Amino acid sequence: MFRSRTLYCISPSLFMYSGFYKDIKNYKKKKYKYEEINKHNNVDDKIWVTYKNKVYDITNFIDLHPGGKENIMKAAGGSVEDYWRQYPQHYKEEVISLLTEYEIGEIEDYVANNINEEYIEEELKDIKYHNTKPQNGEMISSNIIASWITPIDDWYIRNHYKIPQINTDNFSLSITTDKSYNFTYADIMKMDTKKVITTIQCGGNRRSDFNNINKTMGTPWGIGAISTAEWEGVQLNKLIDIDKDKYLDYHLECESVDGVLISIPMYKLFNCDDVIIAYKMNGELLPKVHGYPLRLIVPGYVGIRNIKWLKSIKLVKSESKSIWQAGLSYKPIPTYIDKVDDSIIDLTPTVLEQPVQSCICDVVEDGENLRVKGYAWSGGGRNIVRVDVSIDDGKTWNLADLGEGSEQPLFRAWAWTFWEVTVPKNGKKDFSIICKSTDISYNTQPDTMNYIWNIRGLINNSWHRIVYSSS
Ligand SMILES: Nc1nc2c(c(=O)[nH]1)N[C@H]1C(S)=C(S)[C@@H](COP(=O)(O)O)O[C@H]1N2
Ligand SMILES: [Mo]
Repeated sequence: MFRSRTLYCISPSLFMYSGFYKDIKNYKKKKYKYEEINKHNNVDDKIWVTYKNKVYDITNFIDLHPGGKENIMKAAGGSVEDYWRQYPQHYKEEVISLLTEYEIGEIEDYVANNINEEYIEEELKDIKYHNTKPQNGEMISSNIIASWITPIDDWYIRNHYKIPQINTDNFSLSITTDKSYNFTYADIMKMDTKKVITTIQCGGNRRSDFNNINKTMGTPWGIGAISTAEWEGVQLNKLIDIDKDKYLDYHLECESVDGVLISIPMYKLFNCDDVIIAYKMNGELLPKVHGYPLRLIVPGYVGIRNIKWLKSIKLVKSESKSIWQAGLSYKPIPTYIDKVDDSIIDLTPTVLEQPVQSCICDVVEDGENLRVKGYAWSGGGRNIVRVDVSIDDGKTWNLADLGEGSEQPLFRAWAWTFWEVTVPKNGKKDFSIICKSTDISYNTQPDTMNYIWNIRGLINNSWHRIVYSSS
């Protein structure tokens, strides 16, 4: 992917056979302080970046950067790591080797971020893995509707980094509002708890379908980056007891041990008693992979806002500037924008609540009929009021029966609704099955992906279609 690959192949040998090599070696050992590194953020002063404890002069590389000069310049004078996390295609042998060519020294006052690069082997579950380092895997389709509360073993996993190993003996959660608090794990365990059942859906669920229109960035999830659990933990708005009138437009910035930083509007917290700091999932202590010891559960919000391994919460005036909030990662840029720059990223709100969604999970032949089953869900607690299924490209529709999940409280339907419908085949052999759902606010799913496609492949909620061949 890097155009200057040939350069990388030739240059090490050039260095070796010239008297240069030794000098370069010594040069590499030079130490620089952050203060100095930060100044090298423009072409005149040279462009330096850091990766881990190393310093690189990439002045000659910026025009060759496959992702564009503008993007690489964002890291000028600082670390590339935040950007690499956002565009994980950089974590490749060839990229690291390429960077090595530009190495000029080390950081003298280096502070490692708290992200341990070593992976500790965690047992893999019986799900469909897209990666195992870090673990990213979706539910197997037939398991999705097997149980309304998803057993932990079947739950999807989406990790940006390795799984933190946290010792609760010396762990505490810090909360800073107009006052500061530190709660140990033991403190939290002594508090009153409440149980909340929520579905968590990754913002990238169904991204793979988008790739049929145009390539997107990110894990090509099918329909299984979604699961449901009963969480138990401490009601957050009881812990954060502040003046509503004064802080209604503030945000809570929440950070995790693996370095993820997000925020949620205080409006949500003031108006939702079901936001909890969970320590139990389906009656068990949280499994490590799902956030042990503490996880923020924000019902009705996209996966990423439900941060695992929660370590701190801070009351702040504006939304977090982190890549997971303000960056491109969770911003569905309009389909027709070709040039994604900071101004369009800033204009596009980050995903919090997701739009109404439904998917077909199972089809069973029953004589001249088909029994079609699936899930439907909408963000923000909006109940599912209808699911429609068609086998003739939307000319005629069959009204599905809503099952588990259909009786959740009004506007607090945090979990999915299962549905089933019998559809007469009318002698058809090969056809598509389509489903679409409607929520209590009468939002419904768009028929095509054409006008919701976005480069990050977020919130694909177009009519779900599967190609079917009848026996
Ligand atoms: N700390 C932390 N929290 C996180 C993540 C992460 O990588 N680190 N991934 C987020 C994303 S993108 C999703 S979709 C959900 C996935 O939760 P799960 O792995 O329990 O299914 O967790 C969210 N919370
Ligand atoms: Mo996600």
